[in-house]
Amino acid sequence: MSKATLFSLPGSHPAVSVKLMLDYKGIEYKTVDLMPLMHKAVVRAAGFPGTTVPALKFNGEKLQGSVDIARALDRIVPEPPLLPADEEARKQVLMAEAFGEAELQHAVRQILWNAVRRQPKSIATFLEGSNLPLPPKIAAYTSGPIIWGEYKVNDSTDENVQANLAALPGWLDRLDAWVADGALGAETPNAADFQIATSIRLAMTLQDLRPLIESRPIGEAAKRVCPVYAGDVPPALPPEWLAPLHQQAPAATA
Ligand SMILES: N[C@@H](CCC(=O)N[C@@H](CS)C(=O)NCC(=O)O)C(=O)O
Repeated sequence: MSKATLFSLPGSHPAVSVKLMLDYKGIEYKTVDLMPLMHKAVVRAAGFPGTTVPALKFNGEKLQGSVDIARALDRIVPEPPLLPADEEARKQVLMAEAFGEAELQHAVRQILWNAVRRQPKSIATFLEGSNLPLPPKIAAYTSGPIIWGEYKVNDSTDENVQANLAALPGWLDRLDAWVADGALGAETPNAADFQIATSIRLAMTLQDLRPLIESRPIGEAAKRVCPVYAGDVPPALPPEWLAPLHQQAPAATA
């Protein structure tokens, strides 16, 4: 089987999910890191139907979207499986994976770009470990338009981000409960672990959020599944937006 090619962006959490799944299955791959926003045209030019990363060329197929890629990987390379054999357990993992992809993933993306817009220099910290051929001078010139463009494309408005931050305590409780009942964070990782861990790790690149997440069961589980994640955003968000999380903190640790 020939080597896979993964199209990615520096810091793209669903792309890191796919890297973790490829590693787990022992599938060899090379990564092509693209410039944010310009990646849309490159991905289309490479023959994929949509404009998003992760996009994966593997086994003569062009696969796109972290969930569709997870199903395709199990079809092409069944062992080790990403879904449990037990039907009930499989249902729960699929439900957690769907929540991770449809809700948590984009909410964290919106929070991230709003925060990076307030701390523009932090964008450079996401380049660590990437193979983007970007000389520092070009990076400095292009980061402003990239941040603005990502803010716009992702609809990272103050309103949306405040709503996401208000929902976060409930989501974290739900994720902690899934860790407690073994759907997430068990010894054998599953598709939902790979989907959710990277969103949690991306959220933890924000100094505003890291202390409120990292010692929770889902924070610990995310670090086990995804031990390394580049990026560090200094305090950026208005303190009043973080109030719902701070209010929850004592109850979560009690
Ligand atoms: N839910 C999809 C979304 C992927 C996605 O939105 N990726 C972002 C980068 S993290 C992207 O490519 N955005 C550009 C676009 O929306 O065209 C997945 O899990 O693959």
